[in-house]
Amino acid sequence: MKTNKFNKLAMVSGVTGQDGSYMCDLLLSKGYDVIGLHRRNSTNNFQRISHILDNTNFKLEECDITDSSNVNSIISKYQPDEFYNLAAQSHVGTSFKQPSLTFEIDTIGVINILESIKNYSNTTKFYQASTSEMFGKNFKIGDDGLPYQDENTEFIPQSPYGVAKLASHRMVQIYRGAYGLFACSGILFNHESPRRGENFVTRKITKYIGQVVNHLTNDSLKLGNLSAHRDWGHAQDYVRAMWLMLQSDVPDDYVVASEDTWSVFDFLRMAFEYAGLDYTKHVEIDENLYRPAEVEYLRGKTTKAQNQLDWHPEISFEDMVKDMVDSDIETLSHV
Ligand code: NAP
Ligand code: G4F
Repeated sequence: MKTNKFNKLAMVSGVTGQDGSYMCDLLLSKGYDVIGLHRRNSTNNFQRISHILDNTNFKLEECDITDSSNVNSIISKYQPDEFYNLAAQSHVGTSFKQPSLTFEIDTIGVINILESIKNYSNTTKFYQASTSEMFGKNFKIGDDGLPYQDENTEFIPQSPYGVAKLASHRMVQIYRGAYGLFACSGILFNHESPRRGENFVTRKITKYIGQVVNHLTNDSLKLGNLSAHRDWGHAQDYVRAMWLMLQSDVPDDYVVASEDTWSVFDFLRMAFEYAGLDYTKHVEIDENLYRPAEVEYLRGKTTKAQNQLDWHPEISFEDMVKDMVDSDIETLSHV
């Protein structure tokens, strides 16, 4: 590709997902040529990237990251300046039901990309999507007396997804130290948006609100554990942090978070109140949606990202909730 010799070429895996789609938007707005990697599906799932499919600086390539020969041929062909690995089996609940598949994609897939960059394109800068799920049940207590996690908090994962992501996180550190690759991991806390997958709790709630407001359902909303706390930010702020990591002089790992925390119940109440609905008339607790093990409390500290990357989130929790509720009400009004 390289339509212009001054353009940088970026490769984004997981392009059909929430973060992959926002990452492409950001890179294209900065003048990059972008190659989006997607795996073959029986039907196309390009809804999140439909607005960029005709962009001449954007190109799709088929690549399943669990197939090393597929990864090798793509990376050796394009030798991108930057590679953002946003592909994963990203659902924690699903990882308890599909632990082997989760490990195959979230660990072996990452090793495939790292090996390929080492062997065929060793100046490519690499970003890995690590996660606050790796902290599991661990936290530290801050000067304010509140629990938090940062880059120096020990990882004690509580799910097959957390374990798989921790293994790949360590692999990135190995390839950086042993082979000198410019490889960074963002330890990202939960981030949401109108493009969030519909089986994550925030979007499940806002989509249901959109259905109720547009008179599309009489069913109740079934949810699991409402007491877990999450540090929720907006995905658009978080892809900017990923990009900043690869622009830095030295590769490193960074926590990216909002530094605040809310319970699932807080999100539920705020979203329903904003839509003018009474959640008590709609919500039912379903024990089957509880996980075999739970991460109860997440709140990230971002001093390192603020000081070294000059990264600061711009979209508040309240605005993120409104953005998601408004979007689902609007979209479902056309159904
Ligand atoms: P997402 O919406 O679930 O997107 C995941 C993407 O990975 C999809 O495009 C999916 O393709 C693709 N994928 C899955 N298996 C693949 C394979 N074998 N080969 C190639 N592509 C494959 O996830 P997200 O929220 O954008 O998250 C992006 C990354 O950040 C993930 O690694 C996730 O684990 C991590 N992360 C997310 C958060 C968060 O709060 N969102 C926080 C921390 C870390 P299909 O469309 O074909 O399924
Ligand atoms: O929305 P969730 O599924 O997100 P979770 O498990 O925190 O994982 C997300 O964030 C991680 C970063 O910390 C990412 F690495 C990961 O890829 C993903 O993006 O669940 C949030 C909380 C959990 O405590 C869950 O038990 O909501 C609780 N919950 C309650 N009812 C529910 C439901 N979660 C889902 N998905 N569906 C429910 O009905």
